[in-house]
Amino acid sequence: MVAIIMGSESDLPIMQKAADALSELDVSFEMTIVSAHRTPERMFQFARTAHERGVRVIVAGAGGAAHLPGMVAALSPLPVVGVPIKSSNSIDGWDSILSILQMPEGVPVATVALNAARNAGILAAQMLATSDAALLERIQAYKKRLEAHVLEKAARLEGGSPPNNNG
Ligand code: RP5
Repeated sequence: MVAIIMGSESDLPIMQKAADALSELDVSFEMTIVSAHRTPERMFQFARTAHERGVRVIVAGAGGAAHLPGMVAALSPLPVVGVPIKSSNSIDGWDSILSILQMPEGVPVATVALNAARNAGILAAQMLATSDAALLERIQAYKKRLEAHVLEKAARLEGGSPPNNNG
C-alpha cells in the first residue's frame, strides 16, 4: 500500500522510522533505494508504475540537493510525502528542507520536518485510513496511546497517580 523510497542507503537509519510506524499500524509497505541523480531511469520507471502495482502513497526521503520527492511527485499520480534528511552532503539540513518543500504550484509534496520519517509513515497511514475504517480505528488507538504516555509523564512529574481522561 505504501512505497518507502530513499536516495541512498545512507538515508536508511532515518527512513526506517517510517517503516516502523507503518508496521505498528499494520500497514503493508515496500522499501527500496531510488536515486534521482544516480539512477534517474529507475526513478522514472518507479514513479510511472507504482500506482499500477497497488501502491497508494509514496514516502520519499532524500538529503542535500533532495530532488527525489519532487521528481517522483512530478511523474506519479499518487500523493508523495517528502522527508528532508540531514545527510553527509547537507550544509545544515535547510538545503534538504527547501529542495523538498518549495515545490511549484500544481505539483505538491507533503513535506514533514527534518528527519521526521516517523511522521511521514503516520501521515501515509492516515491518508490510507480515509478509505479504511479498520485502519482509522488503529490510528485512533495510536493517538490514545500518545495521550496516555503524556498523561503518565505529567502524573509522574506532579508526584501523583495518573489523572483520568475525563477532564
Ligand atoms: C542524496 O544524497 C541521498 O538521499 C543522501 O541523503 C545523500 C548522500 O548520499 P550518499 O553519498 O550517502 O550515497 O541523494
